[in-house]
Amino acid sequence: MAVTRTFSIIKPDATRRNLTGAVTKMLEEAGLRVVASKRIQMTRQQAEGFYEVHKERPFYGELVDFMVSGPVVVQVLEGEDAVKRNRDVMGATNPADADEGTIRKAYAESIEANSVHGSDSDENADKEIRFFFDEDELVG
Ligand code: IDP
Ligand code: MG
Repeated sequence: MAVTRTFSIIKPDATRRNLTGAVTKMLEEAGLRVVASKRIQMTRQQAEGFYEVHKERPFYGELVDFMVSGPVVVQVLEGEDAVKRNRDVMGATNPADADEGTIRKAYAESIEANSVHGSDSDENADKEIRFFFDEDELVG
């Protein structure tokens, strides 16, 4: 299987509870390597742009408010079949539906404050990585 990259965000509910390390540990134990990482305060403009695909969904406004409510950690993860590997360890969007052993089962507070973002395709991973990182920030 090919080594690929995906994009991850440790969301404000997790950084607020000092879970940056705990979440990263689960990603690493799932076979993903953090090849780029930075803690940022997202601007409203960034959050709106990043979640543009969800603009028509009823929770869009609240989601943007949540994503700017505190710092986040944006990361590029590398591993075999990275997009799927990350989605598997993240668990279902709603923590009530998430499997044991997943990040959202362990840490998510609600369907909105669900601790992590992960790209859903190689194409979106590429777009999302470029949204937050310059090529020279992907240090391996
Ligand atoms: P995903 O993060 O599992 O890929 P998406 O459907 O892409 O889920 O939704 C993006 C984000 O929007 C979710 O991670 C969550 O933070 C938020 N969200 C999704 N569905 C709801 C909802 O029904 N109410 C509130 N927030 C939601
Ligand atoms: Mg999604």
